[in-house]
Amino acid sequence: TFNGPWKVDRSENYDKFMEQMGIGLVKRKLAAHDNLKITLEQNGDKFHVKEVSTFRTLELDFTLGVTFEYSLADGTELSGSWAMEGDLLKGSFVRKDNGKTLTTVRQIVDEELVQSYSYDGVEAKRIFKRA
Ligand code: MYR
Repeated sequence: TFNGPWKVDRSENYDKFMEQMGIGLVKRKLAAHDNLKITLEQNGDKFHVKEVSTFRTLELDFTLGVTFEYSLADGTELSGSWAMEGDLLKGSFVRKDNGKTLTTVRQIVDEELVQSYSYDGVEAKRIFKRA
């Protein structure tokens, strides 16, 4: 289960990923220490998400397979949806400003929540531990 609070523990290639996303050096340096915490609550095909970081606090709801809007901390707007495939939560989002796709996968690996990101040929991971 994805349910519960998660705190980011480490990241892989996240700086390169953000660079590919067009995020400047100063914001990338801040984002490297964003202390991201996400709390996930699944009820059937509905999820409630609480996101807390040094940048912001926000809560959102989504339903598997239903498109919703999401803005990154720098204001970049995405539109897309999550789907469950086996034990994987797979997200596919499109940037509104350039039409490029960002895909992301959440999975539990050895009691950690591993979130992988892919955008424009660059991949990254952020790995969360139960908080
Ligand atoms: C959620 O389930 O947490 C809300 C929807 C998330 C949409 C996809 C998030 C992609 C985040 C990319 C972060 C990298 C910023 C350069």
